[in-house]
Amino acid sequence: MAIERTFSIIKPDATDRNLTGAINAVIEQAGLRIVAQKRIRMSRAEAETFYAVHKARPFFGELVEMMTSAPVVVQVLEGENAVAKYREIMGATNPDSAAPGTIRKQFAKSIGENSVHGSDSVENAAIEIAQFFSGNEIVG
Ligand code: DAT
Ligand code: MG
Repeated sequence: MAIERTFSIIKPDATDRNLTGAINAVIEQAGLRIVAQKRIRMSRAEAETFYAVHKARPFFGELVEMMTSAPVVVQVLEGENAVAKYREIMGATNPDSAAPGTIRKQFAKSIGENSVHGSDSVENAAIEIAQFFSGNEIVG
C-alpha cells in the first residue's frame, strides 16, 4: 500500500449549503488527512483549464458556469491509496447510482451538482494539485 496524495474540490452546491464540515468529517473518518485546504472563487479560466479534458462534452459550458458560481474549497488529501479511497467514498458521478453512505449519495443534488471532485489517477492528482497549490502550502 502506498501513501498517496489526491486533489479534492468541495463544489459550489456544497459550499452553498454549508456542507464543508460535514464532507470533511466523511473524509477524515475514512482515514484521509487534509494536508492542504483553501476556500477560493474559481475563475472562468481556471475552471476551463481544470476541466479541459471535458471541453468537447455537451455539458462543458454548464460545468464551467457551475464551478464559478460560488466559492469552492480546494484540498490535498493524503493517505494509503488516497486516489482510489477518495473515489470510493465520493461515490459514483451520478448520485442516483452512488453507493449508500458515500458523499455524493448523502449530499449531491444531481449529476451536475455532485458536491465533490476527486482525482482519477496519481498522475492527474499531481497535475491538479500543482494547478492550485504551491509546495509550501501543503503540510503533511
Ligand atoms: P467525476 O467527477 O466523477 O470524475 P467526470 O470526470 O466524468 O466525473 O465529469 C466531471 C464532472 O462533469 C462531473 O463531476 C459532473 C459533470 N458531468 C459529468 N457528466 C455530466 C452529465 N452527463 N451532465 C452534466 N454534468 C456532467
Ligand atoms: Mg473526473
